[in-house]
Amino acid sequence: MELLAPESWRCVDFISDLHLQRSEAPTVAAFQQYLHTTCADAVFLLGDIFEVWVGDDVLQQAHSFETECAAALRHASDHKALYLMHGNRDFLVGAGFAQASGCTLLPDPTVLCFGAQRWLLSHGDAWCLDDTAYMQFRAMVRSTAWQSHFLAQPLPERQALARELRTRSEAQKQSGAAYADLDSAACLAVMQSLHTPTLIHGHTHRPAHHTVAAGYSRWVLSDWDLQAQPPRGDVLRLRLDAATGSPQLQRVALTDVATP
Ligand SMILES: [Mn+2]
Repeated sequence: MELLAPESWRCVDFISDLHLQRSEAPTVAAFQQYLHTTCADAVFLLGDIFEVWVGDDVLQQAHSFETECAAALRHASDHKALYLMHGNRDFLVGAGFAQASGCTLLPDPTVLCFGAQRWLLSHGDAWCLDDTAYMQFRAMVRSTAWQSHFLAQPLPERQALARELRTRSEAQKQSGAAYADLDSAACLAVMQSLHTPTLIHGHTHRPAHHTVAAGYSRWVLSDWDLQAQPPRGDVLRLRLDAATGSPQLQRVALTDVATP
């Protein structure tokens, strides 16, 4: 999938791994504030925006948390373009949410053409090849058969299953199991075949700028947790330099997102 940025765009934001849930009020508030204040022409939400998503029918529940989030996005979509990619937590976000939120769903990966350059966008989990157990789980839950079966369950049962999966993943985290990183060779192969020297992704919660090979690099997005000490959350911003017109990437603190 290739997305050609309109000529009018000057500034594009990338965020991921907000893991929004009602119990994390400071992070939810920071997200709403961010949508309200960012000067970006477009915002790319690169996965795991929600801690969990068990089906778009949660939007039919009155006063649901998900409905509030969709409304905040819908409001922002009046002024800027919003794009959403699935993460490993919210891969069941569907056309219903896209419509309610004013977001355009993007396949993973997507090539963004902006500022006369090509940028590869991904959540990142599909390249964590060392985590073979996760890769097997991913292949299962991304299959049409598994998804139709899961979505056919009553909502409370889906929510219970999601809680169980989450408890298991927390237990794994507590046990100190090492988290896989993206496989460099696999990233490089895709970057070369798509002619994209820069990969932007989330998922690992380890913000950095890595050289993959000569002329190829990847930027890793930060997760958001406004209750952590120190609080985490920033934006990776791609903007056209006012003087040269060339695109530049930089991390921007949430307090500075209103400044172009
Ligand atoms: Mn993830």
